[in-house]
Amino acid sequence: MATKKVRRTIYAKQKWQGTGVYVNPHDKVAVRYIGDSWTTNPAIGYFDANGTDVYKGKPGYVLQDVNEGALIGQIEGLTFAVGNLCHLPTTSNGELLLIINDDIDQQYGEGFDDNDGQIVVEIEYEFAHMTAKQLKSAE
Ligand SMILES: [Ca+2]
Repeated sequence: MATKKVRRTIYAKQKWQGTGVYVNPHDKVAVRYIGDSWTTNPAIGYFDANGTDVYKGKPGYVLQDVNEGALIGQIEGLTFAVGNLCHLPTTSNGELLLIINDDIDQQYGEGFDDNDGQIVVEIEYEFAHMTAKQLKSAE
């Protein structure tokens, strides 16, 4: 089966963002950083989807112990680090959601309010079996 690619812009100020890509077990899905930059705090600079290794996610961040500012994904409640390139876990089914790794509940400061910028990612997918939702998102 041919692979398909879509591009999505993910914004630093927005919390979980839908991609329109619905994943089922055994699908092959990769997310790849394409360009642009974002930050969790303009005072510490702008990053690509790997974020900054100077600061790690603390308790209350989207994902603890992963670089602040890194791209994070979630499918059906399973949260995982994406960074600049990630082949997704293939055990879940649901829509792929994406977000920047930051203080999501404002436990330490301004949370998402001081975030800025956006990144562009390419999602490449090969479905094991197409569902109606996947057919729609592949159009
Ligand atoms: Ca922030």
